[in-house]
Formats: sequence, structure tokens, C-alpha cells
Amino acid sequence: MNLLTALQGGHGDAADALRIDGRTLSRERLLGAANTVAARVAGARALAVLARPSVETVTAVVGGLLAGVPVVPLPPDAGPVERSHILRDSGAELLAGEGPAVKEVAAEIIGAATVDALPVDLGETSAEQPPEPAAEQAAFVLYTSGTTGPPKGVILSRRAVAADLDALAEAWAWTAEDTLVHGLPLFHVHGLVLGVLGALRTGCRLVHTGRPTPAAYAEAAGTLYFGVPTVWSRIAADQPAAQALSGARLLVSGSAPLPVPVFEKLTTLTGHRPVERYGMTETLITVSTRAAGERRPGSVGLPLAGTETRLIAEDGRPVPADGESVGDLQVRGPSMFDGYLGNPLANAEAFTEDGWFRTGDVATIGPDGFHRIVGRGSVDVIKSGGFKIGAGEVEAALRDHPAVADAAVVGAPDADLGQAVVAFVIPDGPVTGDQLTDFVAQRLSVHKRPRKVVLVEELPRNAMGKVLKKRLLEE
Ligand code: MCA
Ligand code: AMP
Repeated sequence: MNLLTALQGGHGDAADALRIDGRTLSRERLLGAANTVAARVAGARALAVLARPSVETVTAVVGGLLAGVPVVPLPPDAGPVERSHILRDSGAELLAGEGPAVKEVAAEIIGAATVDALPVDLGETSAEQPPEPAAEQAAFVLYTSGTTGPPKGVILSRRAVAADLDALAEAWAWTAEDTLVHGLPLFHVHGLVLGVLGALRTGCRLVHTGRPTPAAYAEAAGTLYFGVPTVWSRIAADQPAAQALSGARLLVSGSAPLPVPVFEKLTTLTGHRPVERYGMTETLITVSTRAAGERRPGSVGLPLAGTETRLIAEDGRPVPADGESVGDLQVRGPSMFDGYLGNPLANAEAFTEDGWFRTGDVATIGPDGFHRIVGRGSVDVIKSGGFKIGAGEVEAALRDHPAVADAAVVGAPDADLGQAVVAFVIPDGPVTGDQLTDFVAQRLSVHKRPRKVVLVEELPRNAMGKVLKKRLLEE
């Protein structure tokens, strides 16, 4: 099984087969430069990649995949706490990417976790391609937040990635004729696995806009567009940008719920009913509406080919597929991950005894098989702008500040971001909300920063001492 079929298979090529934040690369040039990366990383335990949206990042990722070395994307804005956790936990020995940037980052983190900088040089090329690694080998270790503790490394095999991309290609009629456009970060499933490997497997052109602004999407003249709901909501609010997408073939939303009014506004302005799909870092994309099927607002549609889903009640009994009864959504199929890296406890909790993955999402399934995601089981997992943020991780960062006695973090409803991170903090000395926001932005990633900090004298707690987050949300 070849993973990057279109890259290696000699499909039609063009000088601008890939356009990433304004710079272009043919597939031939990408393969040649990636071969040189592959030769340098062969045998490494893991390859970290500084995941800025750039041609160097894509080359580094492809180099790791060609060599069969698990690729660990590092969020480019991750602060020292998050960076050193990812590097140490993954065991990455090398950090690849744009020359000056990787050298700078590698120099900074020495001490906390040691990695050697591997600057990508697009001027270098090699025709020597390593043999295709086994399908069971890990393609990626992607870090994702849970309810508590630091982010966990999700091991995704080459087989799982290939299976998911093929199922999506079928669901969305995605072919080499498409031009895929998006501006999503290259350190998550959405932007990297679907948004980059999808293009290298189907052979379609790729335009990465750098940032996912309405103007950049409008200018890109694509056929297939990916976005998180925040991106679609900003496009729906920008009439000329939305109308410029009317010539596209398919608009796809995912990573968080697409609000029904945004679905409807997009339909009016673009003439397209968006496809909505559902997935997780651990499972890849598992449920989607179809290019050639009904696209229903508020629904993520049907399981992809090969994937099975079920709803389970709190008492463990099956929940009927009547479109109204809610249950915990469990999934299994060919795109599942191979466990959390070095985390047997989390692995044991993640799967049922009979091998189904507990998504943590609450859903309904209709008699027609259509799935509706109605929420998450835990208030401690926040989705803001499509990013998953663990309340516990932000709380721990806040408690590291000398003027913080305690903190509780919630996801408050937000018209732009879906949910916004809001922190309730008991101060232990003079401090402002802005200072605490900057403190988190610098230690973790910028998107994990609280958008609002409320200084309080105490936090509401139950008899067990647990913070009553639902009460905080009501406030
Ligand atoms: C602001 N900035 C700061 C601070 N405040 N920097 C440092 N300290 C601060 N206190 C800067 C940022 O660096 C950034 O700069 C700029 O302000 C804007 O940042 P921000 O406000 O965070 O941007 P936003 O407008 O809120 O972002 C919206 C977004 C973003 C673009 C939609 O949320 C996004 O990219 N979301 C995609 C998430 C995603 O891909 N999720 C997929 C997960 P500068 O502009 O210079 O950078 S995978 C998944 O969920 C599953 C599998 C699935 O189903 O897909
Ligand atoms: P991540 O860990 O970043 O991969 O995020 C996975 C989570 O995103 C899922 O468990 C859901 O809560 C959420 N999610 C992804 N797609 C959708 C969608 N279309 N509708 C509702 N929630 C979604």
C-alpha cells in the first residue's frame, strides 16, 4: 500500500501543484526535496516538524512519511511548556522545517528537551526514494487535549490515514480534477491529514491560503473548500467573499458544529449547501453528508464506508436510532488510531471491552441513519474556533502564575468561535486579566489563551469540593 499515491505515482504535475501561503511547488520538486529529508531522518524515533504553513513544512512532513519515521507536528506558536511536553513525550530527535525558525526553536528548547535542527532546503533534490514503509507503521503522532493533564499523543497508522482519505474521496467525489483550498493550521487532522495528505493522495491541486480569511478563500478559485465553522461564519458575514465561492463544487465544514443559521446563509449566498462531517484526532473523520446525497443543516450525515457507529446509554444499554433519543457515540472502523503514546491508562479508558472507541460526544441517530452531534459529555473539553482545548491544561498554566491561588476554566458560548475560553481566577496578589491571558498564550499555544478572565473571591463548589462549572457558565 502506497500512502502518497498521487505524489509517487506520476499523476499530472504542474509548477504550482501546491501553493502554500503564496509560494509554489510542483509535486516532482516536493518529492525530490522530501527524498533528501527522508535520507537524513532514516532510523530516527520520531521527527518533529515546526508546523508553520509553508512549503518547507510540507516537505518535512513528506520526508518523514517517506522514511517511515512518525511525524510529530509542533504548533508554531506553542510556548515552552507545550513544546517541551510534545518533544519529550514523543521522543522526537530532530526538528525539521524552515531553516532560521527551526534553528531558533531548537536552540531555545535545549535543556528542556533536546532536538537537533533539520533545516529544509528546497534547493536540494534526490531521486532516491526509500522503499514504502509497512502500512501498520505510525504515520503521525498528533497531540490532542483531554479533560485533564497535558495533551496526549495520538498514534495514527499509515493504513488508518489511507483508509480515511479513500473513504472521504468517495463521499465527496474528490478527485485529481479538484483544486482544494483551505487556510487551516498544519498541526491537526483537519489541515494536515485531510488538507495536505488528501491532496497528495488524490492528486488534486492544493492552495493553502496561509490564514483562513474570507478574502483569501474568495481569491483562490478552488473547487473544494475546507473550513471550521468560525471560518464559514466569517465568510457568511462577508457577502462578496461568499458570492465568490459560488463557482466551487463543494464546501465542507468540520471540527465543530456548524450553526444552522450559518448553513442557511452560506446556502443563500453561495448556492451550495455545505457538507458537514464529524471526526476526531483519534478516529479521523468517521461520519459525513455526501456530495451526492442530502445535506441537512444540523446533521453530520452517515458513517463513512467501513465505519460503524452506535449510541450507548449511561447504564450501558443501546439507545434506539429514533432521531430523538440521545446517547454516547461510539465508533469503530478502519480509520481508528493505535492508542495514546505511552499511556496505558488512557488507552484502557478509551475503548469498550468489545473494542468500540468512546468518542465522548453525545448524539442522536435517525431512522434514516443521519447523525446529529448534540454536545460533549464533559464540560472540561472546550472547542474554540475548531481547536480542542482541555480546561485542565489551561487551569494548570494559570496556577503556575505566582499571583494565582486557584482557577477554573469553562467554554462560554461565543458567536464567532463557537465557545470562548473564559477563566475564573482567585488572585493571590495584584494581577490583571490581560496579564493572565498573555501568560497562558506564552506558555501554551496562543489559541488556548482565555479570551476573558473574571477575578473572583471564591469558586462555587459542591460538597465534594468539585468546582460547579455549570454554575460558572450561568454567570
Ligand atoms: C492575539 N494574538 C496573540 C495574543 N492575542 N498572540 C500572543 N499573545 C496574545 N495574548 C495573535 C495571534 O498570535 C494571532 O496572530 C492573532 O492574534 C489572531 O489569533 P487568534 O485571535 O487566536 O485568531 P482567531 O481569529 O481567533 O482564529 C480563528 C481561526 C482559528 C483562524 C478560525 O481558530 C483556527 O485556525 N482554527 C482552526 C482549528 C483547526 O484546524 N482545528 C482542527 C482540529 P497572527 O495573525 O499573526 O497569527 S482537528 C479536528 O477537530 C477533527 C479531527 C476534525 O473534525 O477536524
Ligand atoms: P479534535 O480532538 O480536535 O480532533 O476534536 C474532535 C472533536 O471535535 C469531536 O469529539 C467533536 O466534539 C468535535 N467535532 C468535530 N467535528 C464536529 C462536527 N461536525 N459537529 C460537532 N462536533 C464536531
